[in-house]
Amino acid sequence: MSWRRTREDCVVEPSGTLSKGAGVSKRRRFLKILGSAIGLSSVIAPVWRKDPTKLIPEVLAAQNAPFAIEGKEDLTILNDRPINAETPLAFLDDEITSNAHHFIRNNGLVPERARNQDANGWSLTVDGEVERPLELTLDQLKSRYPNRREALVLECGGNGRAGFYPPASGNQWTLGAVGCALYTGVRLMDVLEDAGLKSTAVYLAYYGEDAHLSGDSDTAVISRGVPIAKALDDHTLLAWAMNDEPLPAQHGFPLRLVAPGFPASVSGKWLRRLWVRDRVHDGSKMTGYSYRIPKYPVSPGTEVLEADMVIIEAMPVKSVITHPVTGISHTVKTPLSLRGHAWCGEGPVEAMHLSVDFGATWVPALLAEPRNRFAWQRWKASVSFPTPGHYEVWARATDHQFRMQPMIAPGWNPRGYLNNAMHRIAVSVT
Ligand SMILES: Nc1nc2c(c(=O)[nH]1)N[C@H]1C(S)=C(S)[C@@H](COP(=O)(O)O)O[C@H]1N2
Ligand SMILES: [Mo]
Repeated sequence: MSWRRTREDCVVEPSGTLSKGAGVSKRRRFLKILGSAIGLSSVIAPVWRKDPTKLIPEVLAAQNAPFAIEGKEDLTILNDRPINAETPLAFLDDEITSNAHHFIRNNGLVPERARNQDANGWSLTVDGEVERPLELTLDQLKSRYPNRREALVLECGGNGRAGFYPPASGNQWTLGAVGCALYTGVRLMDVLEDAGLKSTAVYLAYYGEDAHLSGDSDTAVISRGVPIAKALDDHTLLAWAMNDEPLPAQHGFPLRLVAPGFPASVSGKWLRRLWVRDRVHDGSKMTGYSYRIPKYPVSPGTEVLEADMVIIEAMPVKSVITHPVTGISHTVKTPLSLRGHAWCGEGPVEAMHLSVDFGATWVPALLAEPRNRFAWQRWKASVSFPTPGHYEVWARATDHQFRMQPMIAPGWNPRGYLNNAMHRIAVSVT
């Protein structure tokens, strides 16, 4: 791995308009509200969970059969129907996220074919604005086009949602709806070239075979896609393997789209059809407030007109501290080694900095060169603390256009997307 030092001229001091006191107390207030809401709901109103046969109170359901996702025991479960689970940061410490530790975000039910890991009878249709519609088996896909293997970041558009106030509905992801796994597949570009894109091609839409929670499979539970330019990026893959294993059931067996850099919701799982469209796709979760943000900044809690919402494309620059975990104790005036990852949806990360004095001063970290434009970059640094006391370490990445992570949740939006606020950990120095 080759390392480079963050250039000194990248050190930009915060403007000082936000005092640390304001930020911290706002967060505490939010946590308190959240805490009391959770407390209240479990005491007064039972939370009902839909069981295929009957309704059972959540509390009883939990007592009878503790919910676990096979092979994913280290994840934090946010929802069991559909399955949504995030990765505690300590399990994101490896350079490549293992299948066991990759977050899961499902909108519907995992298809039976995926649970059985059986691709017999499966094929992928490519149609729409193409000269020669295709119908491909997995073997044909593997043998007809050059195979590629790349480390690629997938981050849910709602990662960080828990940091918005007023809260946005949806899974309350903290920081762990992100991972960087090795995907093997073919370039979507090569398949589209084979099919022959017509000049009318505007958007690439996906259809997967996951059914609604109700079992209804007439309409797609989610059908999103990417602009043709992104579909033709040489890192946009149709992948059948994740970390050298067939795609796990939860992650899209037998084939998924991986369009890194965009919100992971465009990386369709359990694919059956790719539809090349002559207009922006209007499938499920492409319209209204889904994966869209206001065109202009709005004050928190605003009801924004649908007409003023735009589709999210590239994800903003972000980083996490994966070692150590928050809350550790450390000896005064001795070096503390830290490490983590930094990534950006539209190109390499330029710089990485840390602060141990609530953002007053910043020190550069070592940042590894990216393996490719869409893999995350390892960073490492060592800091020490001048006196005993309560410290925080703040981590801040800067992208290739010198845009930095904000100190607090940026641009409130109705569904709580794109929170790339700096990650901070607490260190008790003795
Ligand atoms: N068919 C299908 N594809 C899907 C989804 C889904 O529910 N169904 N969820 C999307 C969302 S919102 C995200 S964040 C990613 C999550 O991928 P993962 O579960 O492999 O981490 O898959 C995307 N692809
Ligand atoms: Mo997502």
